[in-house]
Amino acid sequence: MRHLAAQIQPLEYEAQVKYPGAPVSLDAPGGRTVRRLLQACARDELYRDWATSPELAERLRQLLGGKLELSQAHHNCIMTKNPAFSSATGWHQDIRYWSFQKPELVSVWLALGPEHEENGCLWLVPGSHRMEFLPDQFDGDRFFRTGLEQNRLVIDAKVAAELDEGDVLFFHCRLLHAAGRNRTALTKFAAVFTYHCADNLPLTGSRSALLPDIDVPLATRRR
Ligand SMILES: O=C(O)CCC(=O)C(=O)O
Repeated sequence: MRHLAAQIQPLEYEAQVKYPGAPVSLDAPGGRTVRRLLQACARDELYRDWATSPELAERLRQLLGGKLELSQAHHNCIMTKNPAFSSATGWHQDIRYWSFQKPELVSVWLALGPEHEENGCLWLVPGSHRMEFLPDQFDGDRFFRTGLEQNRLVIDAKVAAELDEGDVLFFHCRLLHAAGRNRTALTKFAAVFTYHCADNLPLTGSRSALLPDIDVPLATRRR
């Protein structure tokens, strides 16, 4: 909240993502509404410690296996959803903007307060990370096209990821998800981090390789 009030960079603004409902420019009313406080691990040890904690690492190991790395280039942020100027996020898979040897990454979403339909929680299509889609099921920005009948059938299986403060959601980078606007009076906050295995590297020269990964140690096993 302190970083948000002081607008401590690096930030991503609603006006920059240009999603439905976002202010039209940085100079428009609400133009400086923050969508993400970027580089969470560098903002405070609290975040880095949580994101690399043995409890989390053990659960990620069950999902990904192997030696774990936290990507500083993707997510690694505090998502903020401001009531007055928040935008809606269309159906997408997070892998759309990431470049790795394999589409095998898991994101961890920590609710810092309650998340429900009214304040713009995530919506998910369970199991969609295992489905195969054709390129033309997505638009030019790689959002899942909601006007297509075949896509509607997939989206009809959506569930709201309603969370209480402290709940953690783990989701695959191919999972279809979306989110609504915040229609309450309070800003919603969530910390989000993305992980991959050390044998699944970001492609050289891509945005995914811009920042060094952070090693996530596994807990020492007791005999
Ligand atoms: O909270 C939201 O609006 C959705 C965020 C999201 O889907 C993402 O960052 O990939």
